[in-house]
Amino acid sequence: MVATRQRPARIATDFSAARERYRVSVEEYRRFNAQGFLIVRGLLAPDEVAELREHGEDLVFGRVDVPGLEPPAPGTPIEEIERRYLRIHMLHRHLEVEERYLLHPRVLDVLEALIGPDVMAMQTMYFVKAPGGAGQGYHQDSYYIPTYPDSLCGVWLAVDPADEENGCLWLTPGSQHEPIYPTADRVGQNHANLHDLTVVENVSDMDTEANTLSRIAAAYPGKEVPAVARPGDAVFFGGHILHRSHPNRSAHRSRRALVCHYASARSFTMWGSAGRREPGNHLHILARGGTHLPFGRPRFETPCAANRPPGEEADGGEPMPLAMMAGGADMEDMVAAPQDPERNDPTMMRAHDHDAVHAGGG
Ligand SMILES: O=C(O)CCC(=O)C(=O)O
Repeated sequence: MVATRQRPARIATDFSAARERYRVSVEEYRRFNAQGFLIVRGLLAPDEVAELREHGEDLVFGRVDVPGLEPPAPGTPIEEIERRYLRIHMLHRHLEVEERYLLHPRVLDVLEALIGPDVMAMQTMYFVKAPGGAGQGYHQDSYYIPTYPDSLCGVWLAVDPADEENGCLWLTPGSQHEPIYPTADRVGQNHANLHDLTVVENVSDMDTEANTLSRIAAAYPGKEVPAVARPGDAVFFGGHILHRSHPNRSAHRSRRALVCHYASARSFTMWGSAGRREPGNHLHILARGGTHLPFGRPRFETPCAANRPPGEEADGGEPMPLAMMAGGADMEDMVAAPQDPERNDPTMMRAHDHDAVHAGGG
């Protein structure tokens, strides 16, 4: 089943070739590599933030038909409505508004400089995180989304002001140089050839005793920093950096954010193939540049490298589009995480997600 009712796209974003590009400075590039993350202030314009905020309200209040997201029962108190979901995954496959922000040209400008020139757009997660909403304990994103070579980069787009009280992101500079620590079931997933790699337990668990990645984090005393953000700010963070967030302890302030994940389009991935250990690049959108690997196209035709006219490929090669993103998908890949520390886990992609994407043709 496909989402049926969508707010008409309010194109606040300039996708034209004539737009002014965001140009990353050498200092920003250095900072990203030296500290493992980079905050770009005001990357999104105020009307874009307003559109994302309105989109969040549409989701929470059931104004958009998304199978799996139930509208609240009439008479449900607002506080209860806002607390039903912590975050919702992969809506870019079902709603144009999320596709447009996943492929936002200014976000891609920065990624092109940091991990490019070839960029693959892989994941969206819309965080609602209302007062009382859960945090997520120490983790490394490349543990959840492996790419070969590992080039993963997250982008955390602030919709509301985010600070220590309402559960902003916390990052540990220096830890971007750590390898990815496996749990017992994932030994060899990221590093098959580091003979003394510690095996960890309960990654993402808020309990620092249970989550043994906290012992790796303990090697960086006093280094962890809060990514305090204003609406429109973007936090770029690599796939190895240790990071976490705390619960939203504020009385009335939601901490909404759109979090997207990208990698080099020339990295191979099986992520998205529902744990079947099959190639998955065709499930993800070629956002910038070119690639020798298969790639997906955006379902709503948002301008990006995947739908450049033939002959304009950056690398001069022929594209190998194998899938239209989720055309006719049945929403099984879209997961609304309830208010507990559900993890950013590829196993949340359901078994027939892969088939659904293929069914879209292309
Ligand atoms: O925003 C949060 O609360 C956690 C986000 C996060 O850790 C991630 O996307 O990897």
